[in-house]
Amino acid sequence: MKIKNILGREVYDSQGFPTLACDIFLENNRYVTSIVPAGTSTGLFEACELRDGGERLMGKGVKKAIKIIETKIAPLFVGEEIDAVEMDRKLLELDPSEQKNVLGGNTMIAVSMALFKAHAKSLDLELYDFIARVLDNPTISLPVPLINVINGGAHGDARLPIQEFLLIPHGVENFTQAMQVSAEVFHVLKGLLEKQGRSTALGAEGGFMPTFENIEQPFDLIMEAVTAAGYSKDMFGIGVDVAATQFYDDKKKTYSWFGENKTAEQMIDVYASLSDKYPLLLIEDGLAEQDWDNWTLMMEQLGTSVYLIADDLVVSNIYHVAKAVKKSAANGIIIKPNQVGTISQIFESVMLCKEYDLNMVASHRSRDSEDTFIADLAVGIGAQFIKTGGLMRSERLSKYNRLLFIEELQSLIDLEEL
Ligand code: 2PG
Ligand code: MG
Repeated sequence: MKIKNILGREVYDSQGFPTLACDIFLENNRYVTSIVPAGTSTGLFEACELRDGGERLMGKGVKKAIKIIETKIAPLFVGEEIDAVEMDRKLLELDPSEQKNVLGGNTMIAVSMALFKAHAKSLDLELYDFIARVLDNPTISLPVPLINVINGGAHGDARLPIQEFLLIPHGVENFTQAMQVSAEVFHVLKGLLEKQGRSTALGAEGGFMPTFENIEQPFDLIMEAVTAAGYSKDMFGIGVDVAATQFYDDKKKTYSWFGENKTAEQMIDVYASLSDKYPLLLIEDGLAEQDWDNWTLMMEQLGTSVYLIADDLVVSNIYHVAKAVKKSAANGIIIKPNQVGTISQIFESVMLCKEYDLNMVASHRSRDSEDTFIADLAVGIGAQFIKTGGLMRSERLSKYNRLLFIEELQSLIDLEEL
């Protein structure tokens, strides 16, 4: 099926900032749309965003990116038979720079995601299925959701250095049940916050953002919610995205933690004692992206019992992921398409993860949209986890709801009822 047209559009993200959408029109009036998310706590080596600057829309407009899509990219592909893999490779040739300084990472990922959606549509395949076929991934399995319950750091006003507290349901039968038990705990947690006179306002990713005085309080509260919802404590783990780069002092090599300056060794001790006391299963960005050697130390001390996930450290980029493998710096990574700029590059990192048994966490961004691409991506690549926010904002729920649909669809396919 041939591509009839490729257009860029300016739309708005979940925090009201402009962002880029890309529409690809195929023959037979079929079309797809992708919408680019954006981060608040971004890694230093992420692909850059092309924004217009100037006064309009706080300088964040994306008209320049739209022009690039329509004058530089569309002419290469319009009229051609859709081939996402090949076209993505051509797209990368237009700007092979690590941080996509020529075309902008947002420009490229908008087109890249839309190409994969369009190719899947042209074959009447679901996106996750198409991705699984491209990657020769024979098994379709759903990821474990990491449900954001408390927002701190750059995502909330909780006066908490930790950016995200994540509820991890386990010992459940399937994704649907994981969502059910998590939703029950989420609502009990809301009730507990109200009872304690704490705020139930939502942070950037749809978790609550009350204030806390120490690091134990949010852990205690989450475990209290689990029990009050009628579940045993071993049915849930807790994950955290510390996003430690945000409070790291690169000169002093210390972390600012509840009014103290802690060394990396002391931070690792904090995590060790938290994991003795609570079911702390997963730590993302426990140390800063500059602090490579101490990541290795953290792996030596905690890597056998805790998922140590690298986000800002590797920015989904194969070069940094390879460095993490070499230095034994993490046992899993975050997968965020807009950190690199093309889906092909995401696939390269995925293949490396598979080769070296690194866990994968497909992830949304703090400024996201109704686009559910990462839900399909998580299934297609076989990610162990997905992180896509709390249960109270539709840009977050849209991904969970898409996964519920995928699970339903797969069970119908398994029963050969379709
Ligand atoms: C993160 C992400 C998503 P942001 O740090 O993992 O939760 O946040 O999109 O702000 O980088
Ligand atoms: Mg992170």
